[in-house]
Amino acid sequence: MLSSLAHRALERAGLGEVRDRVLEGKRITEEEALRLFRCPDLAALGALANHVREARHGDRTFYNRNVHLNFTNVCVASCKFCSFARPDDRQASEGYTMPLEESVQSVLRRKGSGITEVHIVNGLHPDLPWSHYVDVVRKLRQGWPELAIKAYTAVEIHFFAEKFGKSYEQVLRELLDAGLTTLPGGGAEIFASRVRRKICDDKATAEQWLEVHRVAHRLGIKSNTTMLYGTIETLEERVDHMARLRALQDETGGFQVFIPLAFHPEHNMIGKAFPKPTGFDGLRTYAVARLFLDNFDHLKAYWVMIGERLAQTALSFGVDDLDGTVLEERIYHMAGAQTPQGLTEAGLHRLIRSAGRVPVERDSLYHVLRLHGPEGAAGAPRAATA
Ligand code: V47
Repeated sequence: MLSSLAHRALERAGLGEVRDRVLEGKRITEEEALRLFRCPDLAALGALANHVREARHGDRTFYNRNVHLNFTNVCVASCKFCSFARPDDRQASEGYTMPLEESVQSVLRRKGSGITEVHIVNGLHPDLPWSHYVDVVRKLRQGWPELAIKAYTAVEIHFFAEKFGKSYEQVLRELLDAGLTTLPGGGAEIFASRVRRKICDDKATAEQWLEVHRVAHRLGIKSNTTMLYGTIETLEERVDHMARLRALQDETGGFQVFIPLAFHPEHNMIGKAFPKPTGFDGLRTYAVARLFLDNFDHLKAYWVMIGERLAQTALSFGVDDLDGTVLEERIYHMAGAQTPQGLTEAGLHRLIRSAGRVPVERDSLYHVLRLHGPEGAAGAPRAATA
């Protein structure tokens, strides 16, 4: 229920009509999303987003137990915001490429730990053969049949298609045959060509990124989406980004979750020009996303990037998912993230419960694995529900 106070605050902010459309379950326009972005009353905006979040998920807050694998940071692209990529494998430049067996074993050694997903993202390596990418997936699938493999961003899939002379469909089918489960949402950045030209002009275009996901959905592969905010983009360009995702979701229904990613300024080419986005900006971005993306089930706050405290607060601004335990993450830690390397499940539960929510362990496809009751309630998780 939206409180009468929030009702009035939205009216005062000139958002009475938008409020009513949201409460009637109707879709808001791009122009209205922009007005929401500009609403100075963050609490009122958050209350509206929270209303939508609770109507969908109640107090449930999803997380999973996952590990990251970034087996090379060598990359031929030169994204200005990236702190992870290196031009070559030389130690002096901190470039690395893990041998195939080492990559696979770094994940397989975690068998029995309760992890249900590996998230694989890499640089665009100039020399690794196609078999390497397929074999990583195949060996993980053979060594750990139940593990969900969320692998290779649309930017990587596009790179493989160009480099190895295959169509997106061929690349995806071969990965699927090897054992792929879903695609991660990375590489979307901001779709507007003005922004892409300036911050990431030598990798997949917006249209190519969207086409990879379109083909994946056609093949039955679910995928995630992201938006990198806090560099040179305008609010109009953020809304345009979300509008393109909403349109593709109308077409395919294959996206699972939207994940805004706050720019991290350390150790990259543009960090000096753009400080870290503020907490206010982060929270309003979650809230607008929850209200605008009416055809997305889930909205994720990636705690690794924005910190546990803001991620926890975001649970009242539309967010229903905190990603996971995230062991061995490199991309954000190389960009200056101060968050720990991995959270325990108990740590995630504490964050969720102390925000008045109920922790729900999910798998990669958002099936409920365990619904955890209130703290101290019998210790054992309640039976899972769909
Ligand atoms: O594509 C890179 C972004 C992405 C920086 O699918 C940066 O569940 C901010 O996509 N500051 C990779 N952002 C991470 C990613 C992701 C994360 C969590 C969950 C999922 C999912 C996907 O990180 C890149 C780029 O957009 N990025 N460098 C930086 N300095």
